[in-house]
Amino acid sequence: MTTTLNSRPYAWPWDNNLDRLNTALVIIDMQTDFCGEGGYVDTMGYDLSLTRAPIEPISRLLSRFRALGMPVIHTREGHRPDLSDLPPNKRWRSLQIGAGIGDPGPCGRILVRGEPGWDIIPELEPQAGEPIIDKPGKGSFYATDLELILKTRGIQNLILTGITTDVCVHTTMREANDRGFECVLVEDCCGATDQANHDHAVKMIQMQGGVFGAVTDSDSLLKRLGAL
Ligand code: C5J
Repeated sequence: MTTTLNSRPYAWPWDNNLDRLNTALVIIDMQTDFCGEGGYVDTMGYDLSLTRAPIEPISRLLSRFRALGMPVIHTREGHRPDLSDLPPNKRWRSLQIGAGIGDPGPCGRILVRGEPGWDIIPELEPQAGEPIIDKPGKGSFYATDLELILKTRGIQNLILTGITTDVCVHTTMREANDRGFECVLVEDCCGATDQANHDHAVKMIQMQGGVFGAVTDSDSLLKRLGAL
């Protein structure tokens, strides 16, 4: 029986080995700072409708994963309150665009752990038993225990969702791909601060026969999860 998905440029996953326990839904950085009023992305002046667009489709996927008892992993980008894990050049660049990481804002200190803006939005609040990966960088593997958690649980396939498509989602997909994890990005469950960047990030994945993995959409995935 085939368990692959309707995806591009190949039917995912590569080895037809898709089951409930070896496949995790990864929800990247669905934090107020990236999609809420007064957060980091809003302070930079970007269009919040783009980073809010994936909330509803992710929520549908999340419900299905939970109903099936499939693994769900959340991530949060943020820094220690003393900013000891914030590279000075990252802070400097954020200051140039008027949204200094670590500075006070309407949602508390920008991208600082424990502040209201750093929280995952209520619509996608993690449940007990769903690991939350706190990361200081864009990639979810750098300076975190994500790889250890995936290996310990026997997870080989990653379904990537969240924001932003071209930054933290793409960086995570690249890191995962280099480590041998098989990835699919769910197009309508991701969003960027610029629509063209989202579209190009989705296109890039599909080059070279799926250079970092494959791309699907939430309807295709829900259909497949109904049959799992
Ligand atoms: C950014 C992210 N864009 N979560 N972070 O700084 O994509």
